[in-house]
Amino acid sequence: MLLAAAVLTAATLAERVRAETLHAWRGYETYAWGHDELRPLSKTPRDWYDGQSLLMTPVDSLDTLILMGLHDEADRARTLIDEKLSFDKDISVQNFEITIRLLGGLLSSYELTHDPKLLALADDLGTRLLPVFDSPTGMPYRFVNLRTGKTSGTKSNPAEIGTLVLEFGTLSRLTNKPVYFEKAKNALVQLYKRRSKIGLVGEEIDVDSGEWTSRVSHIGGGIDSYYEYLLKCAKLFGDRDCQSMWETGIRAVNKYVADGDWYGDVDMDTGKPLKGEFGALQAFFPAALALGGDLPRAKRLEASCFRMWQLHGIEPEAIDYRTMTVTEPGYPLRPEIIESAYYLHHFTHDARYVAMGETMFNDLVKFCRTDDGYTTLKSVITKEKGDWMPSFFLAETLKYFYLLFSDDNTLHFNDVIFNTEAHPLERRAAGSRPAPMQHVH
Ligand code: DMJ
Repeated sequence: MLLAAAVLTAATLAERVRAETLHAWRGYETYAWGHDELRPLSKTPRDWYDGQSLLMTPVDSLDTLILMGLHDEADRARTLIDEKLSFDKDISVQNFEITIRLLGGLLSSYELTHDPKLLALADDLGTRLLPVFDSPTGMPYRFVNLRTGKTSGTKSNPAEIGTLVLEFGTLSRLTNKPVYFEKAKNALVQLYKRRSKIGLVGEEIDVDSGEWTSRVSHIGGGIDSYYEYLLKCAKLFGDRDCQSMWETGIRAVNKYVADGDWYGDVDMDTGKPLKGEFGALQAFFPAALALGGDLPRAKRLEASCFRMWQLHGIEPEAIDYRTMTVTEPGYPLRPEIIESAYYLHHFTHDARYVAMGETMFNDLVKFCRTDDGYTTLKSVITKEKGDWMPSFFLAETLKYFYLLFSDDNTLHFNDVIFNTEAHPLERRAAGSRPAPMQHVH
């Protein structure tokens, strides 16, 4: 049951979030400093690629530390990045994750600090990622070797293809190198052109042939942020192609993928319902609906998301909404439902979203806090803990809680667009030339 008002004041809640952020960050500093992520139960570091750290947690967390006014911690993180981060590594990395976490994190932190080393790192990283676009279709390969530029991974998906334009476009604006934006936007357009007759995209596509290899459509993992970036590309760059692609996409999604108060799985060609599955990743969608101006749908869907959270007192990875039973029981500290509460509170000023946030924050502390940080749950039913604090916990989950409780006092919502990893990128209407229309039909 959703309470009408929070027990604590929003300011007190924001202070609690800040204290818990410090707790999580100190765990990283103590047991994983210089590595990608913390394993908080075993108190050991975790690196993504063969023990060669890309400083995932410091880069992903830096703007959160700055926004919360954790100055000493932010300075230590920035010094570490300036002095130690190098992309000259013989490792094959996943373009999507590196773009949203590292490129996005470096760019937003550069805009907040004006530290030129952060922009130089972003420019170097962008250059090393560019070979991904050298496919016959222009849609990116999934992996690239940062040193050699060798690419791999032809079977990709809309999220990995379409979630690059905010970061690459901002990099173009800041470096005056149009190539970044042009390649990333072309990838988005190429994907959009392969939509079905009813306007939907599938779950997997071959970037060499341009053929769909899965024709299941939904708004969850593998597709989710493709829609998010169509809308945000329009908002951040004033891009009319993106606006038109978003309008076509959202119309089709609301017509065929929406299922009562939920969104399920359908056939991309016929719209025929396939499955009633919804999960933590889909919970970004109320925020997108709200940003796109559809508050009634956004409110209804966030209420559904919160029902999912309340089934077991914390959010499962996925449920069958027809039977309201859990299909995937883990909770990897995901942010999306909190992000949506923040957007809805921003647009409605309805105190119920702060109350919703208070409930979720208390649940998070109760079940996921450890002596040295925060950890995932293997099961929201048994509450058995995992041993991993993903970098997006500091980048997104804690940031969105903090922003929800402090709203526009910390950051002027209308002046930024958040990338899909919660890195705020400046909206510079005057400085960013709207790109010419490409006739995307
Ligand atoms: C984050 O890395 C991003 O939000 C991405 O778009 C989806 N998955 C995680 C958080 O759940």
